[in-house]
Amino acid sequence: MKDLEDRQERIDNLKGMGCSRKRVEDARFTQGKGNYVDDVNLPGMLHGDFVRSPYAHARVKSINIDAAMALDGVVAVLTAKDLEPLALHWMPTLAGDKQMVLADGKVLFQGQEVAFVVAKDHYIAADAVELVEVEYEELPVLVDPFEALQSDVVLREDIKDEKEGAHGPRRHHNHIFLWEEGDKEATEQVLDEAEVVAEEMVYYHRTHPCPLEPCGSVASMDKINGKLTLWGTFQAPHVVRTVASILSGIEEHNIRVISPDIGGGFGNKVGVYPGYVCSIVATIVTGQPVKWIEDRMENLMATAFARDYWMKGKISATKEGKITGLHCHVTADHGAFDACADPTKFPAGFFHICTGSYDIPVAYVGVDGVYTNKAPGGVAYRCSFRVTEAAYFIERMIEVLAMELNMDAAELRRINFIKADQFPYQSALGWEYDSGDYHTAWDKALAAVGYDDLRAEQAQRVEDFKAGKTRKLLGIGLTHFTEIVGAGPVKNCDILGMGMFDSCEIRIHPTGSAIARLGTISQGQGHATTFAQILASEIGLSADSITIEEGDTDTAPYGLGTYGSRSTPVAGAATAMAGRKIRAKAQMIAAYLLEVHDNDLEWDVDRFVVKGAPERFKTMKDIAYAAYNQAIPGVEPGLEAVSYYDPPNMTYPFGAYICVMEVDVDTGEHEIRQFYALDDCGTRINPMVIEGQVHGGLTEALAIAMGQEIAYDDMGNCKTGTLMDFFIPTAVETPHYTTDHTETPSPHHPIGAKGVGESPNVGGVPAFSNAVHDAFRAFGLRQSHMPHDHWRIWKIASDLGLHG
Ligand code: MCN
Ligand code: CUM
Repeated sequence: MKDLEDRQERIDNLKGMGCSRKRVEDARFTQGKGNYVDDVNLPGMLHGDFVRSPYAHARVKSINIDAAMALDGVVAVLTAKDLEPLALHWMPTLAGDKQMVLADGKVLFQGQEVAFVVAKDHYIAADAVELVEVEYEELPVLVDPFEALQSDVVLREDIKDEKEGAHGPRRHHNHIFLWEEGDKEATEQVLDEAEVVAEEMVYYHRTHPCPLEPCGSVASMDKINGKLTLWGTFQAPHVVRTVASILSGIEEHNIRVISPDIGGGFGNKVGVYPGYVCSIVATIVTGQPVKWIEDRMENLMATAFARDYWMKGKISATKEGKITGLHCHVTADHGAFDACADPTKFPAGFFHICTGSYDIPVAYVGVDGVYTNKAPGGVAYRCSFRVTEAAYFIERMIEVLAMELNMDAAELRRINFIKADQFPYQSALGWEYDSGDYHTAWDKALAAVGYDDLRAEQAQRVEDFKAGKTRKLLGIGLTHFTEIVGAGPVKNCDILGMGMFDSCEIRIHPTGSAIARLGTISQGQGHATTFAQILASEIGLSADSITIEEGDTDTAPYGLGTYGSRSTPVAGAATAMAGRKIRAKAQMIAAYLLEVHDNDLEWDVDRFVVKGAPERFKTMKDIAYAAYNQAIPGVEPGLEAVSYYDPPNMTYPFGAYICVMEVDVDTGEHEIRQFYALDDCGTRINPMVIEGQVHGGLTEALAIAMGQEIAYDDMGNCKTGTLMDFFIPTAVETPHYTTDHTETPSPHHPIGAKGVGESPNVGGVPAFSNAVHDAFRAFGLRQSHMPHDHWRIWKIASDLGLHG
């Protein structure tokens, strides 16, 4: 008994996997001791600021910088003309397109970068921005992607005549690509012959992740040593180093990229922005360090947006509700430049996960990418590469089909789920789902909310409404989503040609503590806490004795960064594998110390024990010390390991979410009575961190579904460039969430873990939106576009004739 207690104590001391260990990074975050890009201050540092276009589409006739240069404290004003000799007036995007760094002849969206002012302080730079005189000639504006595909107006004059784009043929001057997956003919045939077909246009509006900290960088060129150091808000610092080297011609070992603390990324900080390039050019030109930090309006107007997908769907089924086929055509508004951050092969990301959690025998998707006069960027906001769009699409189509069939939507889902024994499951659109158990999760969720009673209450509410006894309707928003995260196998996923593996390097110190460095970078996800837990369980040292370091390319092994919920599936796997290498070497050392054969030892929590002789053991601490102080025949001194992990497949987390919402027909206001979220992310490393990720992602989903939008008027003016107009939920709007889980480990991941960071956003948006739709289902509402703000909900009621 005593031994068992001892053993449990040793396990507890590790604070390893499964432990709700408190976040070690929060001590500095909650006490104002974080170190963000804007905290980097160097001697002689200059400050850059942009002149931006007030027009969405205009020719730049002239730029006069004389008055700005005359202002005391202004050091330089850069325009495209200055960057052209360096071939830096345009830059490649992550999607195979190119983008203007500074306006070259014309501007294509409101807020586009036109000139870069460099001054002694930020205030002088801002004043000088006002003094730069730019003469514009307005051009016709295209904000509607359908119109853009018909229009004679040429947006991208630089590629006007190019018939071939980065992703195949272009059929119009404003067309970027047509990307297709699945069997079109077979799908169309199934739809033609189907007993029941539901058809709908599902729009997922344009939004923006709006992290607390906007984007920024500090570039410092040391001309004597030829070294460039670049601090910045980078979700993928190594990729930035490689791109900076290719663009500038500076050898890669002479560039050091540092992502310090990041105040929220949410995808906003994956892309490469003109500000980064201009700060680099400016430090090279002036010989002084140069800082660029954007303000809130610039962040909302000019950096990565998300979604803007018009998804036309057709879904077919038998009369009994067995789905037979799915057809989807997307018109994707990419804005002025295709600057999506998706793997090269996938211009629409992983949108073809849009068959969702359902066993659909045949399917087809086609995505048309289109240029318009809006900000570029395209991938952001807990999206896992367009999976949010896919999940919203299929979860709306299921609801519409349920209406068409006059069937309960929970039951329709249940009869179409992929069954547990079908995994690994080959989807009609080409994915191999690694694992899942959807029925168990679904039943648990329905039971937890008392689904049948809710439906009865809802039916009664409709009766009461019709009898004039209430003006509030009840909506039950159902969602069962399947995520695809952990890009990805190097054979089919890359960013700008760099394969999407990830890495971990571990050094054990003589006294039995350690540092591990990873190729990923936390922006708030708590990596310093959770990756130490993986290692603690693997190598038997307490998580409290392990430092996790990320984000400095001079010290961290090459990795592809943090987005697409890939850190746990890829770098987490690398961490476990590197830990296992440490343990393998430790076993040899222990065998020598205990004078037994390697095979006579077994691992137990934090030590190697001689089989059959439990009193004879060496702890990992003993072994670490021996690695440095003893000559061990045939074994090199030291205890270090590195792993570069190329995952064999992606991981497929899933979840069942239910939102119960009251909707006021007269005011359009809503109240969320209950929100239940069951997530399955395989093996759980830190339940508390997972819960935090889910709460945050659900709140962002609430924002998107219920009010948040980047909206433009017909002239391409961004109508939501401030937080007065762009909805950010506070504690007041945020409901209580009930979280729950099932645990279906990934069969190919060394510790069975799947990602979770994006799940709540992927599943949350359709749950909120379905609740709104469901409230009006009895009155015939099929589809109403998000965001469901008060006015839009009021308008639904009005259009349905519910205002009497
Ligand atoms: N985790 C766990 N057990 C699992 C899976 C994950 O304990 N089975 C923990 C991880 O150890 C990690 C966290 O949950 O601490 C998130 O892990 P993961 O799902 O691998 O996602 P990433 O770390 O790759 O983070 C990216 C993801 C994305 S793409 C966006 S967008 C987003 C999100 O994370 N941005 C965030 N969550 C965010 N949270 C904060 N606070 N700030 C952001 O910018
Ligand atoms: Cu697409 S938002 Mo996250 O992948 O950084």
